[in-house]
Amino acid sequence: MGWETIREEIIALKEKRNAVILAHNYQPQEVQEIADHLGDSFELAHLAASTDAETVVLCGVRFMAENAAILAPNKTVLLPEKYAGCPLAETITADELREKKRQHPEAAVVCYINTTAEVKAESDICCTSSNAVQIVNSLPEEKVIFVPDRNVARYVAARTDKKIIPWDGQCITHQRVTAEEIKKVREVHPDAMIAVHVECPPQVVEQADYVGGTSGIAKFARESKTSKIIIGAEMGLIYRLKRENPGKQFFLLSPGLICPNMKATNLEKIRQALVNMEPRITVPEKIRKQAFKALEKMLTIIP
Ligand code: CIZ
Repeated sequence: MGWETIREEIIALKEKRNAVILAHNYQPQEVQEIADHLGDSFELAHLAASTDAETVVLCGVRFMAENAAILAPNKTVLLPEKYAGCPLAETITADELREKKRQHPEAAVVCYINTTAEVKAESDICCTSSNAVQIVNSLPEEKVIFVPDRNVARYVAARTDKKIIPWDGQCITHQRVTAEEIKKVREVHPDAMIAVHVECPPQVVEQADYVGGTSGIAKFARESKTSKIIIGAEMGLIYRLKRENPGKQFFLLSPGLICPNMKATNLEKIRQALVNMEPRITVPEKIRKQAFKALEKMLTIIP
């Protein structure tokens, strides 16, 4: 089946299933183009909770579809590629978090959005790349267990008076960027600004002009007077940035910035998901209710 036919079928199926297609900023171009909305996990969670559509096609990785299922239990949530996982989310289990909580009973638990529903259910509040510092600073506790990304934990620790107890997880994609790469890029493009994801290693973050999540980077790109911006985040973001800023140039900081899980979704899988109404993501009700509290608290603090 040709691309155009697949696209037309998806549009017809969307109507038939009363579906909305939500795509993460890291998705491939063809997926971004067919999506009704693009965003980071925070924005996608908001959209899943507020849409009138009965079916949410979540083009991203499993924890993002779980977020939609947690926030919108009456909707059918489809993850077109059922094996699209997140290695960062998989660095911690609910049992491991329970053990950490036993070691630090006085600490609040903040989980980064890249976590399983089970880990969210064990957490007091969730945060994303766009609001981690604000969320931590909003808590009354002086100690905070921050899971699972150690680089985000370190970034937050430098911007709060609270004691941060990190977990040793990392995003294998953003962890690949090196201090040498950013140094070299500065030499070759002295006129460019460098914007990097907060999950990058500290030696990279320290040398960047802007540090944030994908939506923050998109805002920075829109508002920056500079016409050349080097991006230290998963390569899918570049497509959105180029589309939104036709007069500016964007380059990828490192060739390693590609997440295979984010690239596992394509148009044909979206079509099949809407035909079969599978793979469907659900979360057991007991876990869903607990995880809902952590997500809802974040959405209440940062509406
Ligand atoms: O918050 C998200 O969606 C993640 C995991 C990355 C980003 O900055 O968009």
